Amino acid sequence: MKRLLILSAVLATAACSPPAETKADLAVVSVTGAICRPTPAGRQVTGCYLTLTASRDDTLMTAESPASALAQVHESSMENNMMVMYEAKAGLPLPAGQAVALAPGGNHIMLLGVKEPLVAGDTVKLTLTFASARPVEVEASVGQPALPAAKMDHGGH
Ligand SMILES: [Cu+2]
Repeated sequence: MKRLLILSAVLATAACSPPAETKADLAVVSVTGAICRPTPAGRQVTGCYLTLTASRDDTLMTAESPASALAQVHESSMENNMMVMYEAKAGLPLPAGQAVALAPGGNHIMLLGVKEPLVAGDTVKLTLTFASARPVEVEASVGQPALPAAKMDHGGH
């Protein structure tokens, strides 16, 4: 009986000890589903797509990759019925806790001056930098990204 009491006292102490260093305060961005389109022979430009979720309000600032001379964060928009894209010089906003998809037809990471042709099944290293969070390095797969149409809302009508 006495032994049992001691054991429960130990358990109670463990439960009350302060939690190990919490990381909730750190700005962290998680990256999922990174994929770069393959480059056909002779083409040295391609787009990469991924989904970013920031723990706090943050901004995707820059991208770089050893696979290309240059990588840029691009925004896309329709102008005069034409899809145009340009570098997001001020970065892309990442609201806290919200999954922000860089997807075909929208924002993306552009690789310029791709050194070796990217073939489906390869991987491409990308390093992303943020206004607050530490840089994140991801291995993007090479392949055709899923079209955003798959995410269309079919409910309600
Ligand atoms: Cu682009």
